Amino acid sequence: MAPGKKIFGIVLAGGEGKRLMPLTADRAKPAVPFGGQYRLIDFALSNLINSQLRQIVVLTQYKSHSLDRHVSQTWRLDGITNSYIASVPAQQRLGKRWFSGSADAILQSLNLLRDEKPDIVVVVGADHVYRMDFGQMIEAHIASGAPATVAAIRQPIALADQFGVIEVEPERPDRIGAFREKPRDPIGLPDSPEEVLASMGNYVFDADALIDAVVRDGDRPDSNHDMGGDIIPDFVARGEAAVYDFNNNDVPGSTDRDRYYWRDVGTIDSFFEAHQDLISALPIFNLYNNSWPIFSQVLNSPPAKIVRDGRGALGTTIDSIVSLGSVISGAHLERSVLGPWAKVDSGAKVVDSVVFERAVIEPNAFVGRAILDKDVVVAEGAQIGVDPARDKARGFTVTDSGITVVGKGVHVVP
Ligand code: ADQ
Repeated sequence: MAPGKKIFGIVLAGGEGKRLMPLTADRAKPAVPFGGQYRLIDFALSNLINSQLRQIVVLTQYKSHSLDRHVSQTWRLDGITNSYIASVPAQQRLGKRWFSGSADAILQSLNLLRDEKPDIVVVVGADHVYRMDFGQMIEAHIASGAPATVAAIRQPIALADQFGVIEVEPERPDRIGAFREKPRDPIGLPDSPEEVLASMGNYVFDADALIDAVVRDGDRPDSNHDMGGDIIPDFVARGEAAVYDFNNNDVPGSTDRDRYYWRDVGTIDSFFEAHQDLISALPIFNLYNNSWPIFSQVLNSPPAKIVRDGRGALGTTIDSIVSLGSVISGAHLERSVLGPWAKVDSGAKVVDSVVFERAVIEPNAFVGRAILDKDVVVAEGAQIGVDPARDKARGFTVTDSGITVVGKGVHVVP
């Protein structure tokens, strides 16, 4: 990858993730558990590490304790070389203010770039599920000659207001002609009116150009200091932004089903659906591709156990993921993802659900179409996710599509 060039990685991990409440009530969005034993940030960091980046900083701010702990415990690059993944909290280096946006996070962290003096900086978000070889994007960036490159993927036009939308130059399809952040009046692609070309929130910059851009942006009183809203449009206005088509990215070991898989799991519905993508019989996203591993915490815990209960009732599990330390005893789990150390007891049923670490489903309880945060207890005989109106009345979050979310540590009673 880019011989002779020094590459530095920045992971933007300071966002609040309001649309994932209550899962983000107590933790930053990149620290939200995903797929049992992972955290959302593991996907971005695995991609960077598999792409051979070895100097990576994670810029944190909002409720960063569990994120910092995860990064420092799980993502240690040992050795005598100058390799690291460092979690860097907001430090008010430029006066008494926190990061006002993702570009301000980089501006306030310029000391890191000035210390390392990289040639190229890869800037990525921390809240998507995907595999991507940034080496291939860096090669395309260098070949294009542009100082900034934005990774892009086609998305349904109905989602345009969640993304930066790219229009390419008709004459030069590798250059961005226009970029609008979260437009309410999107225009479909000429060859596919129901789709737009969306920014994935992943960028490659020449280091000098990035530094100049965030410094210039810092002086603009009208700016929100946001990468997608301010920095990228600034490069585009100067005709200096290239686009990198994610469909040109070929990750080793990927299958036809998951080669172009990319999910923004910013809402409860998309978070829930991405879990279903993991557990379908032919998974749409394959966690078992060892050529491009998704790394996660090493759990010091016993294996998962699925057994009969004391009275001989079977413990059964179909189309599900069960994390280490979990016990399913005389209970049934179906189309669900169980986090570490979870417990499902005699006669209980968990169907179409996502259950986080250490949750307990007591005997004869029923959980359906629900997300249970860490340490939730569903008491004996209680039901959750069966009657959305009742769940709402009980104070739980229920999405329009009928998924009930139970916040950390809550006891659900019958
Ligand atoms: P959003 O995800 O809506 O859109 P944003 O909320 O800025 O943009 O989050 C981007 C990343 O930056 C996230 O990983 C977030 O945690 C982090 N972040 C946000 N505020 C931060 C701050 N103050 N300090 C540090 N980190 C912060 C972005 C782009 C769109 C693109 C979508 C793709 O702006 O153009 O289409 O990502 O999902």
